[in-house]
Amino acid sequence: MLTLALSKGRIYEEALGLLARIGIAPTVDPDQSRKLALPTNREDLQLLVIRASDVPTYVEYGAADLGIAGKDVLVEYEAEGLYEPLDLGIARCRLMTAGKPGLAPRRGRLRVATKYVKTAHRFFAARGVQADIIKLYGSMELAPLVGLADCIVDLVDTGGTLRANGLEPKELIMEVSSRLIVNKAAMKMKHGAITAFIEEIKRALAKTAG
Ligand code: PRT
Ligand code: MG
Repeated sequence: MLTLALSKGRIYEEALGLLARIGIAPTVDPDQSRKLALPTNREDLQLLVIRASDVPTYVEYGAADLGIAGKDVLVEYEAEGLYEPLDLGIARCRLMTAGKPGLAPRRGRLRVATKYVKTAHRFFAARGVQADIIKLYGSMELAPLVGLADCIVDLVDTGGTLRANGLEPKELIMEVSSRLIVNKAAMKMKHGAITAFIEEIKRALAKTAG
């Protein structure tokens, strides 16, 4: 049995499209059911539908053999017990700094609101900017508007969310897409099944590219 962890939000639809192309489909619709472990039409594969930021944890501890997670989540999580064999090219976006338009005058340390605390810390430290990172769990766009922070570090896709809140994207931290991740022990114990799965996905991706 192989277990694949993925999140229900934006990754889910695109990941399902990819799985469909190799003939895999869940037999339960998570929107119609409260089930979090979904059987598929392949007897030897089940899906776990969990929070995006929990996917590396499930895979690192071997509760899932495989996972699909955004590069943003992987970089922030600093996973060590994981292989990352494939860039799936789905759920693309950019991790950016953003703030009010124009150059804000700065006195003292920069205050940055984000849920990507470690990544933000590394980014500003590398540029020699003294920054206080304020951890938020969501709605980062509000922070500069109400004076909680000078800027934010968040994912940007169309930029619509920033615009709607009177903010603009500033600096690119990294391009983000979702990756296939694999538990290291599972890669040894279930080598045949896992490499076969990876090869199938690779072939499906190559077809789209070509
Ligand atoms: O649920 P949980 O808090 O664990 O995480 P989540 O709500 O971020 O999960 P989910 O499922 O929504 O996102 C999972 C992954 O999708 C992220 O880790 C990224 O790798 C990827 N992804 C791709 C995005 C976006 N695009 C994206 N645009 N995740 C979030 N956004 C948000 C962004 O944070 C901002 O609020 O969309 C808004 C910006 O979109 P635009 O189009 O207005 O710029
Ligand atoms: Mg969510």
